[in-house]
Amino acid sequence: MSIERTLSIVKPDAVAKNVIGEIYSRFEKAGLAIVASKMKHLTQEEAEGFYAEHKERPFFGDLVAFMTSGPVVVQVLEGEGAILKNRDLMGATNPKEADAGTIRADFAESIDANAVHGSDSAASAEREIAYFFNDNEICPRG
Ligand code: RTP
Ligand code: MG
Repeated sequence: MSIERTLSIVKPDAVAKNVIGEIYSRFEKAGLAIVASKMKHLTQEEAEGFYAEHKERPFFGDLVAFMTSGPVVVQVLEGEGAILKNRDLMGATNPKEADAGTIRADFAESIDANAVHGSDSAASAEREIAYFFNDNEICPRG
């Protein structure tokens, strides 16, 4: 395993529930460092571009509507095997199927309002980090 970076989003439902800090704490306790972070309210165009891989899926309209329904917090996580580690912390897409103790099991309401996003591969992580952050906005741990 090597040091990786991954893109994570605290979605509008989790921001509205006031659990940003609890979710950040899970990342830090698992050995992932937050090396970039910003809060923003995504525009329709930003959300559509971010989830472009799902453009043809029946849930695309609902996904974009949800992701633009309130502010999100976008962060870059860095650490040993960060991409898979973050996916493990998140749990399954549908919170009803998520393992106990995962972020989605503990904070998500439904498959739409599912608390967090995480890059699913090295290629996605590279694209998604560049989608939200310039190099000079990322502060690696020395
Ligand atoms: P994410 O991209 O947000 O981290 O979620 P994921 O990898 O676990 O799931 P993905 O397949 O990439 O789907 C992106 C988001 O679309 C919504 N979705 N709805 N109704 C459905 O069948 C369905 N499938 C996916 C979810 O909100 C999911 O997080
Ligand atoms: Mg995904």
